[in-house]
Amino acid sequence: MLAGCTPWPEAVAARYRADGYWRGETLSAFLRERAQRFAERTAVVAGDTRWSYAELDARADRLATGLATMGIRAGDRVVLQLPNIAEVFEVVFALYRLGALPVFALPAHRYSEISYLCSFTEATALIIADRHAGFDYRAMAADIVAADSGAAPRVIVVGDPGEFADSADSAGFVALEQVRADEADPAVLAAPDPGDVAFLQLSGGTTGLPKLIPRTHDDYLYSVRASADICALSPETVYLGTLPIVHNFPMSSPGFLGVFHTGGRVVLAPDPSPETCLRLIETEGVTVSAVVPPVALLWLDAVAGGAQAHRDLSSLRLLQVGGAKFSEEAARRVEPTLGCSLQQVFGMAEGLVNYTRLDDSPETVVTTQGRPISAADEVRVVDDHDRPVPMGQAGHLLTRGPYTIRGYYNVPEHNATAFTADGFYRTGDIVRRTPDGYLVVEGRAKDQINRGGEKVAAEEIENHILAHPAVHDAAVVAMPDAFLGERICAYVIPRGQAPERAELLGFLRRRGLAAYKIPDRVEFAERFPATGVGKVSKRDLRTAVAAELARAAGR
Ligand code: J2J
Repeated sequence: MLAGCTPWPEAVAARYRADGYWRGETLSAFLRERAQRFAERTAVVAGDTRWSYAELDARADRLATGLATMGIRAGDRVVLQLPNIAEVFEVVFALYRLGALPVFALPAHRYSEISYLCSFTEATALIIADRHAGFDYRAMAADIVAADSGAAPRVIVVGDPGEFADSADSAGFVALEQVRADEADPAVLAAPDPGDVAFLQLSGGTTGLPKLIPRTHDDYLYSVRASADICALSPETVYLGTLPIVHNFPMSSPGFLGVFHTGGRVVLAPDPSPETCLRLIETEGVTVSAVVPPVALLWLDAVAGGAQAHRDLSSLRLLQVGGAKFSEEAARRVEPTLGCSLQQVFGMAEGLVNYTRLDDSPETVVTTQGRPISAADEVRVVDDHDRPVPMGQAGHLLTRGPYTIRGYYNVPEHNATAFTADGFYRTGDIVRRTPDGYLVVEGRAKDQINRGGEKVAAEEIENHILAHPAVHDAAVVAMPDAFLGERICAYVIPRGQAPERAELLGFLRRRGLAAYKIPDRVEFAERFPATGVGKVSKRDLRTAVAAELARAAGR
């Protein structure tokens, strides 16, 4: 197994194999097999691009050949940061063909996150788009390469490398177009061990630096097959990808891999807006899609008497909503408004995914976040001392199973507290279990803000704020928000004269932080409320800002 990763105990792994959860398939072989079976069926639709399974497979081979010529080898880490374009699939499967490991970054990430991912994983390459949504990724990549004192990653650009292009006297950026070989060379293809790590997924994070999640071919493909089955995907499935497509939810729950598993079609939406997505549902005959709660709210409002009321959404069978708590009131509106079934999805890139089932009662679907995928998923709901709480009471959710990791990549000290001694992952979520085994998310114990599905580690933002010369101390907490569920409030103790709010936020932006991590509100304070043991009481800060918001709203 990749160095720095924690394997399942041998006896447990043997059981998962014997029980048929782990089948010895790799992600590379997965696409090959589906390409043979579904050859000319359409696999991918993105803008004007339409690729059949055979075409995607052939492209992956040719790109793998080109990447090998560039020197990318089995076991190499490659940071991938692309918007929802067809090339995502080509690149991902080309890397699997080589046995190289994609490190999945989000399009919203900026210098701070991407430079960290490149250096922490010792990436040999960084694959970016030229521009997207008004941002030039090439300039960011140039800064990363310039700042790297060691072996900087090679930069591959989907689109135009522009002024950074490779030239006779400097190894600059190369266009994906030029990397792709004219003919595939089967000699470059690797046959990785299905039990080994296939890629690194980014965790929502609770500490100063993001953690990386190593997922194996075997464990991931089990979750994909089981998810496709639970969601009744078929060759007739047309899946609309609205979230950044390499996020764990649209990748595996059941996501694009679930669709490829069954021979269906993936339509990529360039953005999640109702204008874009409801049009695509109508024109492409979409049958299933996956969204975060704020996007579901926008779609509901656009259809219920809004600008998209005229859309024919009759093809849509299922809307999956997850990534953050979906309010019961909103959940009740889905079926009558959109004319499709709702499925709540409570998952995590570390593993465990819960779904409400297609044949569940409407009450279960609107009031719970579903139940685990697998009979082999072990779930414990415990108090602060790891003792089980009585059924129906809220407690910390711990879990282990055939697709839940046993450790983050290369952080042994953190793993010692993020997992129990017997291998349960401490999710940081507070849940209640119903007698029939469904989970209701009641809150969160981890120091994280869930901003409409986008996870923000408070400590990461605090560290950035603390870098400002006029800041003495900082505490970042969630504040309630009707649309996003939560937004970010930063409490700051100034050092002498308080900085201007706008100046502080500009400082954070210039440090190259993803926009969704920039605090929505800044409050200055002289001191922070303390807990009994003298730590900052974030609970008191959350209560204070919530009260202030309610007062300002005149409630
Ligand atoms: C409340 N909180 C939720 C829900 C996730 C499928 C779906 C989502 C993710 C995901 C995923 C929630 N209600 N319905 O990977 O495969 C919060 C919890 C959880 C954290 C994980 C998938 N659905 N959450 O959101 O790794 O706090 O995965 O621990 O981004 O999101 O975040 P992430």
